[in-house]
Amino acid sequence: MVKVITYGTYDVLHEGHIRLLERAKALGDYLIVGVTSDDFDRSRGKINVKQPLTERIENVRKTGLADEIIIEEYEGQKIDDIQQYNVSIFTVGSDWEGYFDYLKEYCTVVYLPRTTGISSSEIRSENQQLNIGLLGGFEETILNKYYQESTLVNGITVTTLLNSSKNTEAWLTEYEAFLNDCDAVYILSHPARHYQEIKYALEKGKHVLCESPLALNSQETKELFALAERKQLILMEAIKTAYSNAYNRLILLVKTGKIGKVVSIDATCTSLQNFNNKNLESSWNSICAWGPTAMLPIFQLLNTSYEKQIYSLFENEKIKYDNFTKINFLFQNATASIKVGRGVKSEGELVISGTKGYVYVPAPWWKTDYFELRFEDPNENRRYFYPLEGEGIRLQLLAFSKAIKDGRKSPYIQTEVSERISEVIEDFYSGKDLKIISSYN
Ligand code: C2G
Repeated sequence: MVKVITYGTYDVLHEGHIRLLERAKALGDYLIVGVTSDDFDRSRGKINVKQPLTERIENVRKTGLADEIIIEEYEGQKIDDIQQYNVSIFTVGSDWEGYFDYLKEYCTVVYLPRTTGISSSEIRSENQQLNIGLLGGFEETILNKYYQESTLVNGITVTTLLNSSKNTEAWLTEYEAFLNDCDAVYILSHPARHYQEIKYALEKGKHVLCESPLALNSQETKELFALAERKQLILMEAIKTAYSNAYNRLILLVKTGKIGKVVSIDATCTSLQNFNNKNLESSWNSICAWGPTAMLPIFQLLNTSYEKQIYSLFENEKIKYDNFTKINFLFQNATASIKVGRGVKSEGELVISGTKGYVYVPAPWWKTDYFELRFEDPNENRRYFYPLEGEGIRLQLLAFSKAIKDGRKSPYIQTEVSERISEVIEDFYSGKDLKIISSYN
């Protein structure tokens, strides 16, 4: 019996896939189809697959062409499968010409001509193209990264790039014209400008993805979410870490009780800034630049009421530019701390301590692809790797466009978490629970 094997994602199954499966089947007596798992697709950079694995398998099954369906889960599996299933022919479309020649050592490799004029990407993006406008201040490198990443997400086009630093009538007119050109806006201006800019965009009927904090006090944050809901628009907070695979998996593992009850969460985020003192007012201070990221795991895992104490070292107290801030939280059954700094350096790790074990995420934990669960008995320790594409920006843009298309808020950052983050930011600005660390000079 001649066994043939072929692999694919088979997202929104179309004529091209079916024709390939028919010809693959005709090459032998028995056809095995390997359907890629969601994780494997992500790891090979296919991030906007529309259908989950179960649906993709079901569609392949319905063609009646596969004698056996298996799941492709890891790099190198093809060699394993060919040997295990005693396969004679490996086949795939000609878009992969040459790529699988290494399999010739194990079986015959056939590249079948690809059907022209049809692809899953076209079908996926056919429905709707989303125009996102980028609104930035001084942080040009991040804007450029967003622009680059947006080109890798199907269904998104970045239209306009407007510099938000002025506050004049003329600027408002410009902002309005800018908004007219897009369906959604990504805001990366100075935090003090966020509330007004988000509000204006929502009122104009535009979806908003905005760097955190969304506003400098919790009342305004609540108001913005309420406005978005009333207008049936998506308002999403751009904390990149929240969208990364490794981070999400670790939160799930902790929630399932793997390390027992959480007793302490300690998160540190620092990045030394070569700021120019003159531009201090338009620069992001430490609490805004890092506070939301550092507080994310704390408020996602601990949701009781809490007390806190904020300690800040100011570069300029009048304009509330902190070089470093440490916050200690006391929850009902747990404690937590954050250390954030743009003028102080520290080890950027995350440790979540529990009654059975702890999670350790090495620096820089906020863009990690790796973490460990550690226990008293080192034999029980586990290491987890998840690829992180585009520093989380790509997945964040994907989540944003999906939320807009589905008309449903994405589950990554809960509204209550956003509100709690802005509560703390508000207390920092108002001086509530704040103690100042006196500086050396
Ligand atoms: N295909 C085709 N004609 C098209 C589109 C796709 O012949 N118009 C073929 C592809 O060449 C592939 C199969 O249909 O052999 C499945 O395509 P995809 O779902 O896009 O999967 P792909 O990313 O090509 O994965 O390990 C995975 C495999 O390497 C192939």
